[in-house]
Amino acid sequence: MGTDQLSGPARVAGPGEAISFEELALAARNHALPLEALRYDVTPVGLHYLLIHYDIPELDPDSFRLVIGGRVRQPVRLDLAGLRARPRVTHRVTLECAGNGRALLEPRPVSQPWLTEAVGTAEWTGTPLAPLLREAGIVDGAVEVVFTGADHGIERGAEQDYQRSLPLADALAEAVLLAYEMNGAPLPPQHGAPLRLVVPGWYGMAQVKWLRAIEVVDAPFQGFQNAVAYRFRERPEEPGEPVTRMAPRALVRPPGFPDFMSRVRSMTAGACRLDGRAWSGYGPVTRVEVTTDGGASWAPARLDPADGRPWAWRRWWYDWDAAPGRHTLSARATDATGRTQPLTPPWNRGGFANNLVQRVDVIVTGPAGR
Ligand SMILES: Nc1nc2c(c(=O)[nH]1)N[C@H]1C(S)=C(S)[C@@H](COP(=O)(O)O)O[C@H]1N2
Ligand SMILES: [Mo]
Repeated sequence: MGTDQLSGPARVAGPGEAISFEELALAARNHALPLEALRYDVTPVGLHYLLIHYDIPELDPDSFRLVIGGRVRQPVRLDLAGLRARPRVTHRVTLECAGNGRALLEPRPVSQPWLTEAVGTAEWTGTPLAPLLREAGIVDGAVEVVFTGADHGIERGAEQDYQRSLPLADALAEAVLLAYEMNGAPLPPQHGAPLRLVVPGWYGMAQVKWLRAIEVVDAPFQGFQNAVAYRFRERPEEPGEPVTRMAPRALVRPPGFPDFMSRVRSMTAGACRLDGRAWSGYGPVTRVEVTTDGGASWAPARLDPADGRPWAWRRWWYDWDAAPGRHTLSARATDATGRTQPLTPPWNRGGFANNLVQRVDVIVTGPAGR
């Protein structure tokens, strides 16, 4: 590792520079959703994507305490039994890493090299955060809430606990949860056991795992993950806008079967129901379009009903009459705010929110006699 990587701005790969051993090491620790798992409404725990900046901390659920303090009238200390005794709700929520799509950028920001599948949907069970904050009594002048994880490490020279803040209004949103269960079982170690924050609609970095402390503050938080890391910058010296909600994205569940190395799909000609999932952190997905000719033409897909689950992806499907030959499939989501997916990648130094449409290459072979 060059010393330039130990402090200062994140690095951008040189022209044609291959993925490094360090990026491989990150990718081996932090896996994506296998795309065939798009078949599940709720992602089985081991198939949900993972992103862990440092190490998974070792926490004893029996001695675990969450502290809520800072600009509140009555600081709170709660153990897991206390949290579980509070009102219990379950939300189905799609999480996506803000770096999803990073490795497809040119030049490539050097970090966890995600392609398109850093996503998953789980049933998160816990207690809503807002009533707890209100009971603690937020003092006038409070502007943000800082969430601290129990994990610790060094990032670009800065030693730190993993910490992220939310603006007060976002922290008080009704859907924000202190979650102690995932898909009906206690949180597994890799997803934040025993307690994590779930902020529906926001990219993954806001979903603080191994949550141990909540602090209400009266000035914008200047911690690394808010002020330095997760910002949209084209040049290192810009302050940049903060990364917040998930941009819309649709994924195609690849049809047929894959080639081991290239992942190019093979399938036989004829009727084929394509499907996949689509989501946005800004509002419900209202339209998905599909192309089977690499973007030359687009056709509307059908959407499953939203089912009163505003924070979960929606299934889409499209009936394709697959003719022999080589095809490139893509799907493009548009949400209720009119946001959609670009056909050229939106570049920034962190490689955040690259919701460029996915491309799935398929070789269709003709059945005998067709
Ligand atoms: N304490 C802590 N929380 C964290 C992280 C972390 O490294 N430490 N990673 C964040 C990032 S960048 C993402 S994308 C999500 C990933 O959540 P998952 O691993 O449960 O899918 O967790 C977030 N919460
Ligand atoms: Mo992330």
